[in-house]
Amino acid sequence: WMEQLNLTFAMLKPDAVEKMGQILKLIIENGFKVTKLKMVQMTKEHALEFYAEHKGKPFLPFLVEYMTSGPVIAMELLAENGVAKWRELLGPTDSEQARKDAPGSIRARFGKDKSLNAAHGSDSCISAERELNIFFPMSRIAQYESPRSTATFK
Ligand code: DGI
Repeated sequence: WMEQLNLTFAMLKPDAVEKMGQILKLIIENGFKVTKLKMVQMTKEHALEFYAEHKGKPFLPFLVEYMTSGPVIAMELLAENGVAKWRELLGPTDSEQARKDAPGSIRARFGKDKSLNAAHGSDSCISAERELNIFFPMSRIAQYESPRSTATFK
């Protein structure tokens, strides 16, 4: 199979925002192009929409509280095989597990446990498209157009 240039959605969660310098350096060094970036404060509604797939899960209220506890940094990243590549750099969901299985990963290095895990990454191209549209909707303000004509969500 051929590698495909694709876009993914990445987010630094509230407790990782203060480490943005180190994390962005890692992102860039690993060959991602940062094509969009902004700091935003999520509302409860925003967090519930973003995590709709976890509706009814026991950890959702805590997750929403965490994600709204301070600003987050939302990014669109572009790379060959970008969705999978970003998930790999992120590491496993649980930061304690990540320290065992993927010690160089972002969650291993900057997260705490299975709840406070520093960063998010889309799990598929379909999720990436949905999540990018939540955080980077069409705007009246002139917006940098990342190369969607060459990048794909597939
Ligand atoms: O795609 P991921 O972020 O790796 O994982 P996910 O989509 O299954 O879950 C979204 C977030 O919800 C995850 O980053 C942390 C939290 N979470 C997931 N599973 C658990 C959890 N939090 C707790 N406390 N317990 C869980 O089992």
